[in-house]
Amino acid sequence: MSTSPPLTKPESKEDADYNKICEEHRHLIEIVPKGNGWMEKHLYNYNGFWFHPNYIKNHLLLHIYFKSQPTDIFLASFMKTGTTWLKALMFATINRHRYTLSDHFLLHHGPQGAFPYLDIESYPPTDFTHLPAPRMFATHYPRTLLPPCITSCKFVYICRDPKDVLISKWHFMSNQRSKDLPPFSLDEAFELFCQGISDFGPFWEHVLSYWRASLESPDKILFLKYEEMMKQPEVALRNLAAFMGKPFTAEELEKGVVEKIVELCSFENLSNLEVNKKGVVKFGKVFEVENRLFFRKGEIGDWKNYLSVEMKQRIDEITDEKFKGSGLILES
Ligand code: PAP
Repeated sequence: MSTSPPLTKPESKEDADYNKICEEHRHLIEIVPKGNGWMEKHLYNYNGFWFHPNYIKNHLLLHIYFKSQPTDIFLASFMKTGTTWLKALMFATINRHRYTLSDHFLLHHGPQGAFPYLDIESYPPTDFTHLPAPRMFATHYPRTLLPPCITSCKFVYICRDPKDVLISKWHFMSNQRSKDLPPFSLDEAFELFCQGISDFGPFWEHVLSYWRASLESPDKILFLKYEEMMKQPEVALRNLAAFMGKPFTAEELEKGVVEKIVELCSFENLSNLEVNKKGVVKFGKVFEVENRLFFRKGEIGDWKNYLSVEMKQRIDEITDEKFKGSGLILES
């Protein structure tokens, strides 16, 4: 387990608080339930969800150091549900008067650099005050674990068929898996996923945490489905822009701005950019990921190439059971 150690000599109140968090984190890791990890040996169950230890520590840090602003917009998602795509769409929409489409920020830096991922352990805390409003942040934390100052802001949540999520996550995690561990079979990933044991899992509880909140506060949480967005991206983008407080004007609609942003952020376009073929993104001090790994197939239903009839049935049954009575229906 690689996580940053406490500071040896606390110099300020902040440092002393940080050392306290390191202590609390060390204690938590010793007492909470452990399960098999996908990337590293273990995941840890913290408040009902499974995490790599760094994310537990960051969660503690977030509660102390992150100060939201009322205009902040958060992109929340379970891993591998379309975060990268939505990030590009949100950024391009909010900043559509700032960049020309032919020399766009996304063409040079890719979606990963568009706005910060909140879940990365960072001490001293990163200063986000210089970011222009509305600031945007991405998070994989379930709704129930976010500090109240964050949950009072606007959220866009994206969810996806869990069968495709499983396959996407298995590919990604197999690639990122520690070389000290044996190869990660799909059977093992499937079993763990069904038990809810995967980073930020259980998938179903994660989705429900945002779904329920979106029913309570539809003006604060826009709940999107990857499959619906794939089928009608222009409709989704118009709703997204209106939700974020930047609806497209009649003139923009006339000029085809919506179609142009959809095209800019398409899988085809983004996955073929030099930055996404060769670049690397750093998540804090510990994780480094090649940008290309965020673009695999970008399709609906790739699970059909991997899961047996029994496996499909088992995931569908779990989904039906967990979502029963919630009003949430996922396309498969
Ligand atoms: P993350 O949780 O690590 O941020 P995330 O971006 O949520 O990953 O998911 C990656 C998935 O979105 C990949 O799915 P796949 O493995 O089934 O192919 C990736 O291909 C897909 N994806 C990335 N960009 C786009 C896009 N522009 N349009 C549609 N799908 C995309």
